[in-house]
This record gives sequence, structure tokens and C-alpha cells, in this order.
Amino acid sequence: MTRMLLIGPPGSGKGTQAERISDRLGIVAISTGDIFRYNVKEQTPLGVEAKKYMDAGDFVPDSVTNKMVRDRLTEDDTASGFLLDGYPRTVAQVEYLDGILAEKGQSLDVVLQLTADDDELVARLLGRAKETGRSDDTEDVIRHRLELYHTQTEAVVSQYADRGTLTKVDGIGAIDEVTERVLAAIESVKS
Ligand code: B4P
Repeated sequence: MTRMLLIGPPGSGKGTQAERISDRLGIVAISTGDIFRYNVKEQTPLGVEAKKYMDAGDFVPDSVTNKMVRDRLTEDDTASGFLLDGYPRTVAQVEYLDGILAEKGQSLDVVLQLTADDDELVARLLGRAKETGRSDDTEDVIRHRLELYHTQTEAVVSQYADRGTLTKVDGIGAIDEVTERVLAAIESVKS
């Protein structure tokens, strides 16, 4: 049973690694970014609301994001563990997640922060922009997303560090190498 968070700046490899870790550990990966993008594509009311924020590189409001995560975490496939990718991103989301877990009598086993410097992150995301054309992968929007990471999500990282539950993983290097580092970090926290 693993209940874990993967935190990191945009482009640090959260989505990339979450998929691999989910396969290796047999737990469901829940990416708030992917859920929003699915809803944008399907033009659901949630997607129409989220798109306004995502295109500008802003966070979708906590009230909307928190409710979506609550609904997702009550689904049966999370009973044997989960990996949350990209949530929580604000201190208010940390408090909300604490509340959901307390209600379920659960706690987190692993909180990982993937690290990489801003120049590497911008280069990766501009590379992705050429392949996928994601609407939030333009240089100005990428810089804004990085700024939000530094001004808001680093406070989330500090909270978990203060609780003594944070493990940092170097996100620089080949994707396979980073996967091995992430798996080793999970193993060392759990043993
Ligand atoms: P996300 O989908 O989380 O987008 P992201 O931060 O860019 O990370 P992603 O997982 O896609 O990229 P990755 O680092 O794997 O969020 C998108 C938007 O949704 C947010 O801006 C916000 O508007 C909204 N949102 C999501 N969660 C929210 C929340 N909790 N609260 C409010 N709003 C929220 O990979 C990036 C690229 O790097 C890829 O091309 C990949 O191939 C490459 N890469 C990965 N690892 C590499 C490596 N080791 N070496 C070289 N390249 C690598």
C-alpha cells in the first residue's frame, strides 16, 4: 500500500514519472492537470471553467480543484493506494487534503519533490511545445507557471519538510535514471 505525492515545478517530470511509478507499483496515478485537460477537451462545465486559468498559466481556484480531488479520491480504485501528481500546489490545498485523509483514516506514506533548475525546465517545456502544442507551453506562460511554483508551491514543500515527510529527488538526467531514483527514494522511505 503506497499513498504518495509527487511535487515539482512544471517540466520537472511529474507526469512522466507518475505514469511509470503507477505501472511499477500497481497504484492509480491521479494527475490534476490531466483531469483538467480531459475536461477541457470534452468541453464539460469544469473544463470551460478550468481553461480560462490554464491557458494563462494560473492555478485553477482551490475550491474547484479541491472538490475535484475529493470526488476522485473517493473512487474504489484508490483503496489500495494512489499517487497524486500536481496536487497539492497551494497551502490551502494541503489543508484540504489533510481533511480528506483524516476523514478516511488515512495518511501519506511518501512525499517526493522532483527538483530541476528553471533553465532546464523552460528548455524541456519549449521542447514539448513543439511536439504537442499544449496551449500553456509558450515561453511567457511557462515563466508565469514557474513563478507561481516559487511563490506558492514552495510553501507546500516547506510544510512537508517541516513535518519531516519530504524526500527530494534530483530530476536531472535521463528519464530512466530519474525513475530509478524515484523508486529508490520510495523504497528507502518505506523500509
Ligand atoms: P500539470 O499538468 O501538472 O503540468 P506541468 O506542471 O507542466 O507538469 P507535467 O506533469 O505536464 O510535465 P512533466 O513535468 O511531466 O498542470 C497544468 C496546469 O493545470 C497548471 O498550470 C494549472 O493551471 C492546472 N493545475 C493542475 N493542478 C492544479 C492544482 N493542484 N491547483 C490548481 N491548478 C492546477 O514533463 C514536462 C516535459 O519534460 C515533457 O515533455 C517530458 O517529456 C520532459 N521530461 C520529463 N522528464 C525529463 C527528463 N528527465 N529529461 C528530459 N526531459 C524530461
